[in-house]
Amino acid sequence: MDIACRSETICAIATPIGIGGIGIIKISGPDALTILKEIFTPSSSSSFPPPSHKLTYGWIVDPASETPVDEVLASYMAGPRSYTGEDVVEINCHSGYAVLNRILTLVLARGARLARPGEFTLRAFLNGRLDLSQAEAVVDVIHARSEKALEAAGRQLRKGLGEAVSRWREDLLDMEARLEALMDFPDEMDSEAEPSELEELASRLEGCVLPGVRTIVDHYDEARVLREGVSMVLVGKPNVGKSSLLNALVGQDRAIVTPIAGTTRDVIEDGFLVGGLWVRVLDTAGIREKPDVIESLGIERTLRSVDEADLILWIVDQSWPLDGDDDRIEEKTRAKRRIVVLNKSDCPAVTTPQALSARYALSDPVIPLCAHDPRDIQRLKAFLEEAVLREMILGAESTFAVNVRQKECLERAAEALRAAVDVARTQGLPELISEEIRIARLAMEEVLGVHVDDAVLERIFSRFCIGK
Ligand SMILES: Nc1nc2c(ncn2[C@@H]2O[C@H](COP(=O)(O)OP(=O)(O)O)[C@@H](O)[C@H]2O)c(=O)[nH]1
Ligand SMILES: [Mg+2]
Repeated sequence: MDIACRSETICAIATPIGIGGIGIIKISGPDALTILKEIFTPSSSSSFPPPSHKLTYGWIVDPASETPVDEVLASYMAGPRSYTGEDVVEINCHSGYAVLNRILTLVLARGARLARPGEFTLRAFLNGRLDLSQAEAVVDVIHARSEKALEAAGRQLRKGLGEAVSRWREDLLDMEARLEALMDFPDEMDSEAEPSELEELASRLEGCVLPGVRTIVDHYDEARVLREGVSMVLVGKPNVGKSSLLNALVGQDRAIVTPIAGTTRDVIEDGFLVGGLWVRVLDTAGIREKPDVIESLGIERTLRSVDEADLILWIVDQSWPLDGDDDRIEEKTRAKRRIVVLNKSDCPAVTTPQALSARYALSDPVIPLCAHDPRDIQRLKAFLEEAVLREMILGAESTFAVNVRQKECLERAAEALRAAVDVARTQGLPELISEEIRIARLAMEEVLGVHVDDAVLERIFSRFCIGK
């Protein structure tokens, strides 16, 4: 992405393409207003340009043929008080393939070029309208599937993280300046004063910046669950009712259910909302000995999903005895947060909760249910919400739900700050302390995007859709 070229005017269809009430074409850059002037005829004889930040009613007219194209509301937002910080024009037209394309073609023919994914937000960042953490929050708002994810992204968009990190950065800059003075004028310092000055600096780091950064890093996993949802994997022997449970949980026939063991061979994914959180459910091939070739590939995938899962639902058919396959599943999922579901509670019980605990030393909750009974599914969801999910996001709601990039920067900062405190308390060398603080400050600047290379920007903005 050539991020330098902001002299070009960019345009895009900003709404999903298809038939609908309103479609929006967005233009940003130095020629936005001139382009609007050429293709837009306001209804009243109001003068051009239309007032900034107001909607103006009129028609898009093809200047070549003078044919009216669509009845629209156009708005002009004069830079720098606009999303991108540049002159921005938005044309609210009717939404249909032909009309959106026709207007876009008129705009393109007047010198604008198509915007790349995320390019409007990239410009907002480059023009200082947003810091990088806010730009990333824009993607999160768009991608949020649950209320909790949206809340977390909203906090970041309102500059929560950016503000906290900027504050810490200021603190570190201040400390660097004090250390600089210590290094430059060592003779002027009372020899007794230096150790106490360093001790004060260490306590300052330990009292504020370091715990602040650590809290965010330590709650990263909970934050990830908040942002992306919980990944819950259904495992069990063939025919225990995994696919039936997936279908019941998501409320539609996603997976094929048959009485034939080995029906599900690939991992099937869907999801549902509970307590404002998104739960991704992955239905897997049943684990058993001696499967055929296709099924054994499916089992490999099952085991891989288990590794990546936040939560395992181990499903046992309670009308059937436990055997060696159950032992293998129990062992493979032991290290994970796990719930045991005793399915087919409508059938005579062979495997009871007592039989389970006689065979395995389980500390997991055991829930008997019938996958065909909607009340049992509601009970399972309520249990998930209250006993499992709430705890999984406990720490995340009171801090910032950072993404992996931000977490890595902050982790680096925390490490350097820890080292700075240790050096201050042991060797007391201002040069070394200052170097560690500088490393921490630079890592914080990466979060804000003060110094960030084009490759990183490209990666971040490639997650955007066109028109944002
Ligand atoms: N009686 C009864 N049958 C069930 C229940 N859950 C699933 N089944 C049946 O068990 C068979 C296997 O179900 P399926 O969901 O394909 O199991 P999977 O192989 O673990 O995915 C199907 O015939 C289902 O209708 C249940 O709670 N009670
Ligand atoms: Mg299945």
